Amino acid sequence: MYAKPNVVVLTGAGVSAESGLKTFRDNNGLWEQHKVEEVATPQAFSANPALVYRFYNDRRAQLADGAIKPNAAHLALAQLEKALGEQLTLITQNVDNLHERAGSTRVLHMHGELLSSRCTGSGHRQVCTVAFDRKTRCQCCAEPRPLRPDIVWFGETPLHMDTIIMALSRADIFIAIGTSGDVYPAAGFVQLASESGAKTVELNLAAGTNQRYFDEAIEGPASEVVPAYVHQIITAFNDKGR
Ligand code: BV8
Repeated sequence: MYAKPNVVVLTGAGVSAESGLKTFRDNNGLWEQHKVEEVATPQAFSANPALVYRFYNDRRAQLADGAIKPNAAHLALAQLEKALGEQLTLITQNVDNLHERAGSTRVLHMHGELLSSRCTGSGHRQVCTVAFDRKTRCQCCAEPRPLRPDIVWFGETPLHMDTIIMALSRADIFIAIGTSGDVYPAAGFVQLASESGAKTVELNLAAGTNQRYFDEAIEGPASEVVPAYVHQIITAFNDKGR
């Protein structure tokens, strides 16, 4: 029986661009309207919480807009999960829920999630689809505490790092999709995967900053190159399995 490959996929803002969600660095990207240090750092949250709450409430409201739907790239990755089962590890830097809405059931949001809040006292996280601000209080502490967006800000430790490092050390194929390779530790995963002998592939509209570390790079819109590459992987082990 031909063994299915261990595949690790890392997605960035580019995978959600064709669904209508702004990326960060592309022109008119999120960081054009807001300086990173003004909205996505713990210092910003203590200096101007109102601005930070508004920044994430606006993005949460945009995500609830019916026009925002998963695209063919998200759907193809959900299909890959069905074909590979536990042998697929899907890591995303995105805080949107389009992977889950496409049918992916095991998504590691290493930078947090928009549709979740975190208690500033206990750290308890809970699903939250509505706007909230400094007046909102938790239900988990004897003395109710403010909630914060359940987002990993610059200078904070990403989530699921143990699971991610383990998966990278076992990967046969590592695929980075729609990410500029500017933000660490995510931008360093390709090197960790390479060191473990994985084949590394970049699927992106344009070369990322760390493209030189990839064995292969296929440029094009995610909605086109991801379904094609997923089909290639699935047919590869089905053929050999025959
Ligand atoms: C940490 C949540 C310690 C917020 C985010 C080493 C060197 C230098 C600096 C550092 C370093 N290590 C750490 C740092 C500091 C910092 C960092 O990397 N700074 C950068 C700016 C230099 N990192 C941190 O602070 C991290 N924490 O290191 O803790 C630690 C380390 C290891 C282990 C334990 C502890 C925390 C970083 C997380 C910050 N939070 N997001 C929010 O969303 O509001 S980062 C945020 O920006 C996103 O999550 C994402 O990670 C990043 C954006 O990048 P992309 O997703 O790639 O998006 P971008 O717009 O840049 O690019 C889009 C790409 O898509 C482009 O390439 C484009 O061509 C392509 N594209 C566009 N359209 C399409 C497309 N592709 C295909 N199809 C299309 N249609």
